[in-house]
Amino acid sequence: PAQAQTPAAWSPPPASARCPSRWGPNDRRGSMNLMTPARMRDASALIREGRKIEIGHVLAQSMPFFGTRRFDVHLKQTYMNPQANRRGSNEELVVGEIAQIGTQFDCFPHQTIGDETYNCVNVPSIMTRGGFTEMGVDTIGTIMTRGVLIDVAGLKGVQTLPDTYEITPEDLQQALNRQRVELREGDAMIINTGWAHLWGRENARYVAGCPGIGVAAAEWLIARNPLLLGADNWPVECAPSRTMPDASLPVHQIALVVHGVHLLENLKLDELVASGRSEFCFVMQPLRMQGFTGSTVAPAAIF
Ligand code: UVW
Repeated sequence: PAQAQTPAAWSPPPASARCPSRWGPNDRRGSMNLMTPARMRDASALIREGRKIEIGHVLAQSMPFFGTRRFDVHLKQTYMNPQANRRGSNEELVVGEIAQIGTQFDCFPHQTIGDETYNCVNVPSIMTRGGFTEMGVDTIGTIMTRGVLIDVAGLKGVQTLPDTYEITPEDLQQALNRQRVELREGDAMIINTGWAHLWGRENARYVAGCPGIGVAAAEWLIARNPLLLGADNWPVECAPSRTMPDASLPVHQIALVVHGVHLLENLKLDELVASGRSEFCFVMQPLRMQGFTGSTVAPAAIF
């Protein structure tokens, strides 16, 4: 599907329009406030067959990396203990941005508008050598909620949306209509662009740009109160933005900083798409790394 580019100036809303957030001036959890016991119980009711599909990629040195990110693995030498049972031992030493590689979950300190992140928290004031003192990924915990797949590539009848195709609110609504599923507050809202087809095959193209949601589609989804927004591309959003070419990753600012909605990137959705399931129990445990901006993760769809 061809798209006309309609350039528009965009700048993030001023602090007076962003803060306090809908959760109050002292809130640090944003969309994670929707992770309630009732929502977890309702999500468990979606498990009927007992089938589990991994929707994260394997963390591997062959995966694509955004910018200068890296993942170097050094196997630490096997040693043999001197005792009679001759126990050997192997492990790995890793050098890499473990918060921001592979299938990854973004927390609020990851992005800013100027010096501020979610709820106008001044980022330098929470930044220490030991990590961020507030809103780090260690504060997230296990996520279990209803997941909804929005298959835009399927709607368009393609394996992969064209490079830099910008998904509109109409695309999202049409995809949901086609799949006969609706969004509910607290859902993990997950978009299939098909871009993951390039993962490990065309890594340079994968990170050069990508199809994804535009600002209008992000605002449309956020108005439906997601627990998180996820996609099978590296930034969830279309990059570079087609309708707002003067802005760098505007959906990152809108979701994380303006509305306190977490992002989940680099999903692997081919098996879930093939299963025909649009609604499932979404489960994920971000690593509890103290004060980190995010975490590499291994989410699953269970139904
Ligand atoms: C950047 O931080 C630039 O991107 P992402 O959050 O998509 O990894």
